[in-house]
Amino acid sequence: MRNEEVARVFERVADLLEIKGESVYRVLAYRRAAETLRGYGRDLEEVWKAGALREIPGVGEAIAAKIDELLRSGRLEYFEKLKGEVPETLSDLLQVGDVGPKKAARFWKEMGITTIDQLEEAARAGRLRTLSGMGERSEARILQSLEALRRRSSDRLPLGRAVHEAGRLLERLRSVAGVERAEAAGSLRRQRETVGDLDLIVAARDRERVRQEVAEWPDVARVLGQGETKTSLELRDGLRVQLWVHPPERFGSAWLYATGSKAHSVRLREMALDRDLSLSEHGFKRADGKEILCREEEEVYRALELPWIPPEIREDLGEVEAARAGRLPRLVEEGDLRGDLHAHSEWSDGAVDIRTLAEAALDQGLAYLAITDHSQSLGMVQGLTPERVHEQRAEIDAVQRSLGPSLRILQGAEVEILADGSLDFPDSVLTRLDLVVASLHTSLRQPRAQVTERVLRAIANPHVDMLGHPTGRLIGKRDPADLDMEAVFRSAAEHQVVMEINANPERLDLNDGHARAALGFGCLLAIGSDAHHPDHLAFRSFGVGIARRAWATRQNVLNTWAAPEVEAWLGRRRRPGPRDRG
Ligand code: DGT
Ligand code: CA
Ligand code: ZN
Repeated sequence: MRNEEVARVFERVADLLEIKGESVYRVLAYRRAAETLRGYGRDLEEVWKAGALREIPGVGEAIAAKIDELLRSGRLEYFEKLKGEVPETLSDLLQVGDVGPKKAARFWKEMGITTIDQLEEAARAGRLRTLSGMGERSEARILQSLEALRRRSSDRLPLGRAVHEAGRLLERLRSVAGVERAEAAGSLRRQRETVGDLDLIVAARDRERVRQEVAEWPDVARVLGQGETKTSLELRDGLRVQLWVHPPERFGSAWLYATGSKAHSVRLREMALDRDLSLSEHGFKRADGKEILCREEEEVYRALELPWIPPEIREDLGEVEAARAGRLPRLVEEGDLRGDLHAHSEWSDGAVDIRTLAEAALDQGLAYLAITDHSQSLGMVQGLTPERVHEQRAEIDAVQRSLGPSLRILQGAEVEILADGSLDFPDSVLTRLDLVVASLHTSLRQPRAQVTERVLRAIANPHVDMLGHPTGRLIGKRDPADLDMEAVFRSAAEHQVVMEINANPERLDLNDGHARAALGFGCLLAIGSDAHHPDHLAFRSFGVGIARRAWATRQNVLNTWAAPEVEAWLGRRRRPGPRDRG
């Protein structure tokens, strides 16, 4: 059993407990465990074998015992018992926006509804509105949410999970006899926010031998298809993998082909034809039939008189033209990031204290970290009152003193943009913060004009430095707010408010297209991990992927700057007196 499978069991347990009406603390313990396992970088089975489950941050005795039972026996007695009390399929109902645990319980107990299909049928028949407290409007909202759910569940895998799974598989492929090289390709390598299937490519002389060995891996459920160079596999957890195998001397052209995008490859093939060459995954072929083999991608591009183009921008969105003209940007890299401007401590809904988070940031080589806990109106995540903000400053100062100058700790806050566009803290609190991140978490479904106006008002607030996860979407779970993004970017550029690329793989917000548009309007970006746990600081790599897809350079991203520059930039905005932001 792997991290994801165990996480799923815990998530289901949490759902069923919640529907049953158990205490929130219990529910949260399972939810947090699921989240921890998903974000945890190491293989659970290995940690288990080493007897080190308790060393996983956030895993206490009770959860450790349940992980142990699951890994030992493949089942969890507690879960089995729970399923006897609450139908398991009710947990699917919670995927429908507008259906929380209380409603799910009532649909079940009062109407006998236990599946999504039954819910839809009841809503369409106008029966939901007959429940006390429900009405035609709530019924219509549920129908809308059901439609959104169907649109979303096209089964694409979030990048975070894809990267994790691919990492595991590639490591194993590299240990297969005869494999000289194994790499990610496809949308995964291009860092798209979701991937349809995992494309993995291997350099090996004996194609059959690799195929046979992989087909026998215990987590391969079945071989779906076999082409000349490509094998399609389905793993036991439902994941689809395309495995490409090519001899090493053809690896360059093959990797380029398997990486795509299709549109990019088509452009390159056209350029090859202009030179009387035909380009395929096997290499170039000249008119006289002679082959030109490419071991590296650079050789393919060079033959077309192009520089190597980074995979993240291979979408035929101007990269071929830019490469031809020698105007490819030098895209921002993970190593360029020097700090993180979005992180939560246990002062609000983070898992650890400020010191632990700061030490983790230092460990990861960061030079600065902004603690941006939630503001007061977000009760469910223990948002801070002004008094608590004041107390937190003392703790930040103390941690700063004891850590010394190697890590600069800023006191920020993720301040709620209230339904009318005002901020959740008075000016007297905002002026004392080093960094104000304004975010939407509630009333995301306001009509376009209203929600846009609300965000524009926040951007125009002189205390706001950054807009956090601007659209509020959760990939596959919650649609973005219906914002006029052009208006938002125009205003953000004018008021010099930074647009965040929230790097949490569930958010990736701004997305690639938005981030590129924002740059077009002259906005500055920042890549924030939105860490709620030290392990989440590593999320920034996903944000870098999005920034690269948006053609962002180092200079475009605030947190590639050195700490004094960032502080100077933020400080300038804190200056009292007439607003001066030019
Ligand atoms: P996905 O899996 O939907 O997230 O998207 P991709 O980009 O990974 O596409 P996929 O998995 O269908 O194919 C993997 C790569 O294989 C794709 O990026 C380019 C290459 N490829 C697939 N079909 C064709 C094709 O008909 N022509 C060309 N030139 N390349 C193809
Ligand atoms: Ca793919
Ligand atoms: Zn947030």
